Order: sequence, then structure tokens, then C-alpha cells
Amino acid sequence: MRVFIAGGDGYLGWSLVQYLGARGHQVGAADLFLRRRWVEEMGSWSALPIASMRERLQAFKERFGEELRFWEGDLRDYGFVEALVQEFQPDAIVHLGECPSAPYSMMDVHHAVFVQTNNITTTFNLLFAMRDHRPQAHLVKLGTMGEYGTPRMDIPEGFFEVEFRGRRERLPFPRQAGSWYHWSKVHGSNNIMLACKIWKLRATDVMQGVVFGTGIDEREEDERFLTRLDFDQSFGTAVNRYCCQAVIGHPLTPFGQGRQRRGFLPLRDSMQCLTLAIENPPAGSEYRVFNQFQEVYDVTEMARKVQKAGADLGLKVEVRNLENPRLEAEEHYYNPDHQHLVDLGYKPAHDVETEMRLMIQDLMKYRARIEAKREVLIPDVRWDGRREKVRFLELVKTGNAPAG
Ligand code: USQ
Repeated sequence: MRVFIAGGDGYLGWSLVQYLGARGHQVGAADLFLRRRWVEEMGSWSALPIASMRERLQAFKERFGEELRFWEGDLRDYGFVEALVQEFQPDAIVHLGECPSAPYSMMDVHHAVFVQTNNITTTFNLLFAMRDHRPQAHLVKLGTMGEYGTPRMDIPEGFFEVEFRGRRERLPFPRQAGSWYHWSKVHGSNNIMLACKIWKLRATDVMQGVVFGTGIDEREEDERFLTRLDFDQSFGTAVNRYCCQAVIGHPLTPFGQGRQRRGFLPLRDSMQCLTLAIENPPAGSEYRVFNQFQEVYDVTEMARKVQKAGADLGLKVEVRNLENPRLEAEEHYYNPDHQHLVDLGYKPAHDVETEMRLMIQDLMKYRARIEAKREVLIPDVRWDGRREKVRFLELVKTGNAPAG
């Protein structure tokens, strides 16, 4: 298949380029390298050293014997998007070209507006380019489990049957996102749903859980294939941050009570799931929703697992709760469905603990890079708009100076 990846330089994007290349797909990608700039803006860098796109393209050619088609440009520019869709004529378009950070969107009005306009505009441009130049293509759009929030009832995959005043209807399950970023994904979902309905397009909206991991296959000895791995407060997701913390002897940092439950999945499983969605498109016009994660845990359970994985590798790892910079439920019901991908054949590659051990081993080689940016591990972006570093909860109680 010809697969176009919007956001091919990112954490998921560069991984997916390789994953699909290894499976014989013809891959094209676009990027403006904004993720590199945002992480720099947060005072950080990727824990794994990442090659330039020029080096990445060269590595791809050496490994797969053919060029990776790459366009550098802005997906907010309709002319750019239209031209590349016309030229590449993709069978599938995978939209990973959004700003993926809740804290980044909560910094101030400028960041909130940027995240929402960037995410909504890029999706619109892809939808219109599909309508006008490639209506048979299948859009695989990265959404988030965070669109649903944490309702006190089970979460279906996108839609549910509801009865109200004696009538029954199949309706989109209510979205109750908790950040401007997560709402940007809801707005994107709504726009895709309407586009599929009125233009008869087909799309898979992937409600992805929290991804963690460094590796997708055995090629990581060539550093040019490494994907980025962030650990700052905005672009580092919980387990990626924990593993970076573990390798430099920094306490692992569940926020608040630490009972926030989320669906988690390793990077290599995310690749497997996205590929299943790409290779199994809806037969005709359809808007379908997949919940994409391996298992549900709370953020303290995940910290304990990282602690154990670290101990297995000889690391002494402490877990210490931090004051929560976010406004979110810290103890709640959470039971989302995730059957659609299993029905297509999704099988987790490893258990969570094995994945964590592999990840910590990879990161230990780059310990100095994490140590050099240690200060970015403590958040200061708060949901109430204040910009002030949070403190370790038990230290607040005992009155000691905050560490970290
Ligand atoms: N958390 C901690 N300690 C940390 C970092 C995070 O306890 O050091 C907590 C957060 O408070 C939150 C949970 O871990 O309750 C998840 O936070 P996260 O930063 O790992 O993930 P989140 O902001 O929810 O967003 C991330 C990705 C996003 C993706 C989403 C899936 O950035 O792109 O869509 O995970 S989900 O969380 O299911 O919405």
C-alpha cells in the first residue's frame, strides 16, 4: 500500500515510517520539525539522540533499498497538503502531525490557541485534500483516550446505544476531555465524523492510550533509526518520564494521589495496532473508532512496575508523589472497551514489565543526556494558570526543601 504519514519525524511518526517500510509498504512522510522546537522551548531534548532528517532518509534508503518520499512543509498550508496528496496518491493517510501535549496547551492563551488551531487545521486540510484528490483513501487519525475523560461508566469504542424518553439511538459517546489539547482531538473527531457522512469518506479514529517505550524492533544499534524519547513535563508521557527518572536516580513522580487510571501500551504495540488499522480499512464509507491500549493501570501501579524493572537491572528506584499540576480525578472508575483491534489480531508483543526493562536498558546508554536536563522533570505548568514548580507531597508535609 502507499501510506502517507503526516508527522513523520515524531515519536510515533519516525517509528511508523520504519515499521511500514519493513513490511514492504511504500511510505511517504511530511513534517515541519515543530516537535523538535517545542521540546527545545520546554528547555529539554530527546533522551535518545535523534538524527537529522537528512541522515534518517539516508538510513532508510540503505536499509530498505528505496527512497522514503519526504516533504518538508506546513500541514496548516492547504496548498502544501493538496499538492502532496495529488502527487503521492496515498491509499492510506495517517495523521500524526498534531501537537500532542496537554501541558503545552495549558501554558497560556497563545499555546492554547496554537494547539487547537494547529490540530484542527491540519485535520481539515487532510480531509479536504482527500475529498478533492483521493476520496478512496483511508484516513487513520490519531485521537486519544483522553477524549472520553473519566466518566463513572464503561467507555465503549466511540458509539453507544442510548435510550431517552422511550426512544433508542446509537450516538457518539460523550466526550469530556480535560485539557485544551484533549479537546482539540474531540473537535478533530467531530469534523472527521461529519466529513465521512457528507463526503462518503472512510476513516479510523484511534483513541490511543498512553504510549511508552524506546524500541520497535532490533535495529536500534544504528542510532539513525532511534526515535525520540521525551521526558520533560509537556512532551514526556508518564512511563517515559518514569523510566528516564529511574536511570538517573530521580524519584518517580506519580501526580497527586496517583490513582489516575489510564490505558497504556508499548510503542511497538502502537505500531502493530496502527498497521492493523491501515491494512484493514473499512470496506466503504465509514467513520469507525478504535480504542487502542494494552491494559489499564493506575499511575502508581506503573511507577511500581518501573521500580521493579529498575531493581531487576540493579537500579535503586524511589517513588515519591508530586503535587498534581493538573486538575483531574485522582481516584476514579475506568473501564474502557478495546475489542476492535483484538478482533483484527492485535497481540501484545511483551508484557508491560519486559517492555520496561528493555526500555530502561536502552536509556541507560544515554543517562548523561537525561542527567544534563534533570531540572525539566519537575513540572511548573499548572491547570489553574499559575507557573510555579510543584513540590513533592511528603516533603511539603515534613517541611523539607523540595528535591529534584
Ligand atoms: N502523570 C503522573 N506523573 C508524571 C506524568 C504524568 O502522574 O510524571 C499522570 C498525569 O497526571 C495523567 C497521566 O499520568 O493522569 C497521564 O499523563 P501523560 O502526560 O502520560 O498523558 P496525557 O497528558 O494524558 O497525554 C498523553 C499523550 C497524548 C495521548 C494521551 C493518552 O501526550 O498524546 O493522547 O497520553 S490518554 O492519557 O489516555 O489521554
